Amino acid sequence: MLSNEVIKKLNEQVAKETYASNLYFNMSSWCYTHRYDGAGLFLFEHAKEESTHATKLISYLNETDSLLTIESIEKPESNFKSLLDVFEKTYEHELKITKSINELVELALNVKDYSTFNFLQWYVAEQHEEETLFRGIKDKISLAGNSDTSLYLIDEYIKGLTGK
Ligand code: OFO
Repeated sequence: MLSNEVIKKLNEQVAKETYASNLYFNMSSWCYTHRYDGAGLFLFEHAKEESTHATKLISYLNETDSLLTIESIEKPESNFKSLLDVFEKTYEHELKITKSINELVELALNVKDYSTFNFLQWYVAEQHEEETLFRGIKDKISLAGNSDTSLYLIDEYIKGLTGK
């Protein structure tokens, strides 16, 4: 049996992961409509991944007989200045998600909820991986500069990260 406070925070995390999924779908669409098809595909795949992060939390709530109470999901932005702007924002967003996961882990420990603490370790590892991934992409776009050729090559590089 989870505490009400833990259930509330897990529900909030469902909303945050869903927001991330929606944000990345918007970013993917912006990329496709600005001819960055590689980044569009990468973000489309990543948006689907974020949605599985939400459903994994929902399954955990179901397994622990805890009520899912999805709150309204904030509208994500859909206009970006450049490919660099998109990936700077993905990185900033991942930092926010990491902070939120860390707060949940801390709460689970404080209330001695070792089951939730253990469940959350998957998210801790995932955030480490995603921060590294998005920081890497953002830094490479910065290094490549703004010429059409370098942006084309960067877009191909990002596409390669999907393995497709
Ligand atoms: Fe990329 O954030 Fe989910 O966990």
